[in-house]
Amino acid sequence: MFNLILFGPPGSGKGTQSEKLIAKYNLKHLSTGDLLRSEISRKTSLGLEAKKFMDKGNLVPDEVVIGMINDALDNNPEAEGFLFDGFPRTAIQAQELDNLLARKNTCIDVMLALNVSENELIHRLLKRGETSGRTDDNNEQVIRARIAEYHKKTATVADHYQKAHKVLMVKGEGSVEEIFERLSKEIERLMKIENC
Ligand code: B4P
Repeated sequence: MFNLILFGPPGSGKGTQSEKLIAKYNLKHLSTGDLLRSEISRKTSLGLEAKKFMDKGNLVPDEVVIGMINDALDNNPEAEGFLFDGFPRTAIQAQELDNLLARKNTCIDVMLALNVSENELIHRLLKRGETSGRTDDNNEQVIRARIAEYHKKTATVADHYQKAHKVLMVKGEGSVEEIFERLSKEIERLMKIENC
């Protein structure tokens, strides 16, 4: 198995690059943002609860997203590997992900962290907000709250994997193709090594 976390602040291109990487490397894409938006569009009780947090730019409670990931891992026993996009976002989520993977006798091979300036993040998200219909993208105050939440609760997740020497920083500015090339180069190098 090859398990990778694509990490970075909101708008750093995790979703964009994930789509390309799962197609190239035959990984199962697990995006907590997509899973939550699917719950919201189906108006489930989980979705209605999550929406209250997301509309303010806050993180959804840990137990909700951990439960979703646990189900997704159980529902994909044949996967050759997972690409985690937008998860883990807190130290508790990171610890729980390690536990879930250990139970399957596997681990995170690498965290690829996209590095993007704050001005570029805001510019990208406001631009997406013009067309996406996402209520968390069309208000600069909410975007700034998401970035603040990232610095307060999520940036520390990189420290967790840094201790295991599993973090690689990748420049997240430039064209989508250029960034994809950078990520692919690292993945191909790491796929040849036993990391777990
Ligand atoms: P997410 O859905 O994870 O989304 P994101 O952080 O906003 O965006 P991402 O980094 O994927 O950026 P993208 O590629 O789309 O989270 C949304 C919310 O869900 C969170 O705020 C939180 O409330 C909740 N949530 C999710 N996971 C959670 C968890 N684990 N715990 C608790 N709460 C959770 O790119 C953004 C834009 O940039 C796009 O328009 C794209 O076209 C553009 N772009 C991408 N690459 C570009 C490039 N190279 N140049 C120019 N533009 C580019």
